Amino acid sequence: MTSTRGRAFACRFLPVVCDGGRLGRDDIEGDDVTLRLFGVNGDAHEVWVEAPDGTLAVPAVTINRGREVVLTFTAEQAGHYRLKCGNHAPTMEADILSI
Ligand SMILES: [Cu+2]
Repeated sequence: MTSTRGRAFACRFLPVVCDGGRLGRDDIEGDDVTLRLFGVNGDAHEVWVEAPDGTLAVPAVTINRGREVVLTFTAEQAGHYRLKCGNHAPTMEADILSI
């Protein structure tokens, strides 16, 4: 929980796992990943995705309240991809596990 301009809001992302089908899912390392993000609270969220090696998997884009942004990337590496928000770090961050 954090606040912007005195208004409290929760930052929540659901966990995502790319597991090569080992956990009964279809995603695998090397697959394309699509993230649909919708701005509910906060005026703006500048978000990007970092690959496990720290390189940029998705360049920064801004999500405004009431708008949806679709991010896509290929999970070429095994490990933890990080969806980060520059406006609400470090609390607004999601982990996308590619195995
Ligand atoms: Cu944010």
